[in-house]
Amino acid sequence: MSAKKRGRAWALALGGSLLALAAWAQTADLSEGEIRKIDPAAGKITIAHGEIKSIDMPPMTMVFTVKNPALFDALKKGDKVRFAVVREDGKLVLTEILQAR
Ligand SMILES: [Cu+2]
Repeated sequence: MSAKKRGRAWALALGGSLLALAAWAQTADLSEGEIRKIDPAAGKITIAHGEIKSIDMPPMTMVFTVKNPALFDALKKGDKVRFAVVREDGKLVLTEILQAR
């Protein structure tokens, strides 16, 4: 097996774990923003955010999906936050959010 083919087989075998690793890396990379709107019933939060390096997104105001309702508990409109986002099934899902001081 050539080095190139071996490398490809290795990448295929490790694909799953590399994806998991990428998700972890994104979670560890927090972006900054300010909460504009919270809708726990719909599982949505609107954030005016700075650059999000993990998904290569420039600053803007947009809606994120939140799967874990507990994340809403300590948050309110106007809060400055640091948060992590991952792409999942074409949606941007907020996985972690903390109040910034
Ligand atoms: Cu955005």
